[in-house]
Amino acid sequence: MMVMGIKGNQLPEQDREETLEQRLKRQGVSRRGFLKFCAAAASAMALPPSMVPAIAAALGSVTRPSVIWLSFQECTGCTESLTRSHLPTIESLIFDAISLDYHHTLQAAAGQAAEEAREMAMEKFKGEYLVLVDGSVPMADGGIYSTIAGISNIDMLRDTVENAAAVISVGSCAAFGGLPNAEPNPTGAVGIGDLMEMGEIASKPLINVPGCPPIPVVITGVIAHYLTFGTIPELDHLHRPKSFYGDTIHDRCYRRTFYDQGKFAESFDDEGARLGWCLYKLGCKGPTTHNVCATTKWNEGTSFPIESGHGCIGCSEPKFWDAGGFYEALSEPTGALGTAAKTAVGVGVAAGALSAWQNLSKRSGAAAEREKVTIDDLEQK
Ligand code: FSX
Repeated sequence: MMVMGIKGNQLPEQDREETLEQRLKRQGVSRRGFLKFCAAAASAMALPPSMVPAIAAALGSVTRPSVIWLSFQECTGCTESLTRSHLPTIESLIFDAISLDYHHTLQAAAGQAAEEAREMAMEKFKGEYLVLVDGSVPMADGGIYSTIAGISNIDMLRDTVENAAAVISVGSCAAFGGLPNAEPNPTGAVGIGDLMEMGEIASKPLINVPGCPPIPVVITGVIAHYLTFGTIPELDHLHRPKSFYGDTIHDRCYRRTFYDQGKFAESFDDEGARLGWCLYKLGCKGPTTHNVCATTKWNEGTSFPIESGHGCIGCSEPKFWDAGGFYEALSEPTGALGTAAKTAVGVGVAAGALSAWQNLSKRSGAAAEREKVTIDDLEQK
């Protein structure tokens, strides 16, 4: 685990007030280098290259906002994931674009100095700081099951969110309760949105970035969007950014043609599995799971679970731990199969086929708008 050089005290005033472009310039980064950063940010936000000049104009003038990151009931998988981001890298995000004033796992400060850093950021940047949360919050028995510096998670969250500008729930635990919330949920774990609805914490603009863990470039992409535009991206009914969670895994899966042809692996070691056929009958939850694993992939775009021969387990959807076995098919395709319409037997499949058709239409429109823009082109602007 890399340890970032986050101090227990605030950044020097000069660093706070410098814009991102000024800061990079002072560090000897050229305009070209800055545009590369912006191109990476555009890619991370799933925006076309034509947006890079607008992103450069916006990012060029922003000063570094204060970010307070709270970790509650979780496995630290979300932070492990974040540290593997390459678009933009976590280093460039932390050192150049944000001031990460509090993060248990990454900060150098400990104990009282760490808590003082959180309190100072809250006081100095009242109404402006961003709160990122990973992990769910235990509400049973007065919240005693998880404490930090002697403060229960719910008390720390309530205090920190009160004067925040917005909240980003990172991971399925913070977004929906996740693993701690699975039956029988002994700690009474809930997600951040639930607490806002219950009136337990202040209601703030909320972005959910689910996944167990979430894809690293989706985490940094959402932060980059907020930094660039100062607003939250367009969200779906579960508060997930549509740019990343608008399609299902099934919509974009490279094995989709086998699904449409009715070619399914029946076991993990049969001929179909060896030939890379669809994993639907082996329990793949791709048709009902919204995320960008099939296109963004993991480990710098290397692969994703289905490419390794394992079905999607649906980790970016609420209650996925309790939604039936990971190896149970959503429903069973029957009869002669040959077209997408024939395979649409059962709610999950029908939903998958319909949204795939809708997204194919959207994609052809998006492809028509796509244009090639190089860094050299951008430097001319
Ligand atoms: Fe949960 Fe994240 Fe899964 Fe783990 O912080 S979303 S258990 S990857 O660590 O919260």
